[in-house]
Amino acid sequence: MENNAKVASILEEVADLLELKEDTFFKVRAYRRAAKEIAALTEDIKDIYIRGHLDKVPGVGRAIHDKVVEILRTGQLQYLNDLRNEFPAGLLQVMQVPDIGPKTAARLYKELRITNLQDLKEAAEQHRIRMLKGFGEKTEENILKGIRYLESRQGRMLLGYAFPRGRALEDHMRKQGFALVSLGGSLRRMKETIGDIDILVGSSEGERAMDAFVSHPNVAEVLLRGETKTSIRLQDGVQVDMRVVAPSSFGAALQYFTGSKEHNVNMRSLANELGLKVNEYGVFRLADGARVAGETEEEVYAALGMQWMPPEMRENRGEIELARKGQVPKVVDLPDIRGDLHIHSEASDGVDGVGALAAAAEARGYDYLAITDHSQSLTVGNGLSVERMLENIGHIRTVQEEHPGVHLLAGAEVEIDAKGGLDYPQGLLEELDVVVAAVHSHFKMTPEEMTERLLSALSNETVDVLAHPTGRIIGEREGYGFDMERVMRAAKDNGVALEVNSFPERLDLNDVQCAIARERGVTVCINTDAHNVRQLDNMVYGVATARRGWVPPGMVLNALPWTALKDRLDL
Ligand code: DGT
Ligand code: CA
Ligand code: CA
Repeated sequence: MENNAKVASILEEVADLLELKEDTFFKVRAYRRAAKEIAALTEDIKDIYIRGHLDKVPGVGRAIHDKVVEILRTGQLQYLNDLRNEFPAGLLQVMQVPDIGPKTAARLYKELRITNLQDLKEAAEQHRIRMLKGFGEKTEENILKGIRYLESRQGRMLLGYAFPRGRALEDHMRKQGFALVSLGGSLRRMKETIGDIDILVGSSEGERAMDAFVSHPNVAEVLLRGETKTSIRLQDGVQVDMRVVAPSSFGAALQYFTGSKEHNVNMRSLANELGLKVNEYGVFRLADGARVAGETEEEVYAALGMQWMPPEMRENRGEIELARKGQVPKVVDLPDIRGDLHIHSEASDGVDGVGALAAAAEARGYDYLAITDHSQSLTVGNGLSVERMLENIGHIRTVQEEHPGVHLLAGAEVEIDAKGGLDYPQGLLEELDVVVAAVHSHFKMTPEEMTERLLSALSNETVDVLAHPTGRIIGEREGYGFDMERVMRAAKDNGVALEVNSFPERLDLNDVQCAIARERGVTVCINTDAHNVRQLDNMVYGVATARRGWVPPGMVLNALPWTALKDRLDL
């Protein structure tokens, strides 16, 4: 659905710039609405256009219609280019800072002549921002925090963006007749953000492999072409490195180019102690240079007296020591997942109906699926009033009859209010099969207040899962601060699972927090929070995040078989 994302992001930027220009509210809103609707489409907008149904897409009026056509035909929008030219380029970056929307950016520009991130940083450091009407010390601190956050993310893309691209290139190489092909680097380790994509091929036909690689239709530019390594830039700017090694070295090269660098450094010093040398061609005896391993990764690790371990574990966080002792833990994997406990249907802000979601769950071989639409106070998410939620429960029970292949659970994603109360009467909460509690408002409180708020919500015995516990959005905002240790302890004591939200922008809990949860004995629940059928596929990212935290399947709520889950939820 690349076209949808692209069209939506262009329209979104148009809306930002119109707002910066102080254009009419209605115009700005029209662009935002169209962007949102297009991003949520389950069908490729280009196919819709080709069928001649573009005008049936909600939010696409006549003016926007022509712009969408232009984007689909030419890959860009002249109107956006013109708008961009009205502003200093740096101002667009200023708007990337969390908490700085077009209105704030416009004021910073007019009143302080801030035109780029550097200006903004200086102004905040020199306390010139707090002098503006309506801005305070706190705003200034938040801006500095936001800038640091942006700087730390510079030039990296989300795992969810890189993964499909990497997989497509891998498939492309397989179709060209190469059998030994793998992702490498941070993408194989499934880090939450990726610098560049690495691909490895084992083949004696190096030239043919390089030709096949650069012939992929999405390649925009060949940056470097050598005998063993070729680097390209895809049309969307993503850089990909491909390396080709002899089949007999494939395992050693895969181990080497998977990294992480820290893992490899530790491996090499261990090898040295054993009188061995490891590089991308194999494992060699220092004494006589004889090669003792290299064809497979298992063999490379075994030559060092180690067990093989999943790539997600290779961050030098103690895995090498475990592998030497033969104690690599079994970590959760995609086939262990029996269902998804956080899904939105068209009843709130999702796109698909319960029937379509149930069918998709059946197709994935899931045992169960919880429909968890938003609760009443989340008006931006079209939250359900008590009456509508009751109706929805009935609706889910009816749809269940048509889908005997999967157990449907009637749940809700219930708002946690500022004081830690829940957004439905206790009677309704008890009626629900699954309660996923979530914070979507009042982010700005002290860590002490936020901790109390979460503890209060966790103490409600109807709560089963705490959704996206930290609230962070990668590249946009840090999570709200709270005492993670206390919240984990309360989750454990109250039998509440902490969510690992699989949305590429969230991955919340993150990998390190998953590891802490595992050490503390806290159950996690890996959910997609899908708003349409397609997003059920995001499960792979949440599972990878849990694997990076070495979470075993036994600590994952939705790895339980149906009968055990039923007991656990008191159904
Ligand atoms: P990224 O691309 O920034 O998300 O991170 P990686 O881990 O993919 O790093 P990248 O693309 O620079 O290199 C791919 C792998 O190659 C890396 O994970 C480990 C290996 N590698 C690269 N440079 C070195 C190095 O200087 N020493 C060692 N031991 N390994 C390296
Ligand atoms: Ca890389
Ligand atoms: Ca690379």
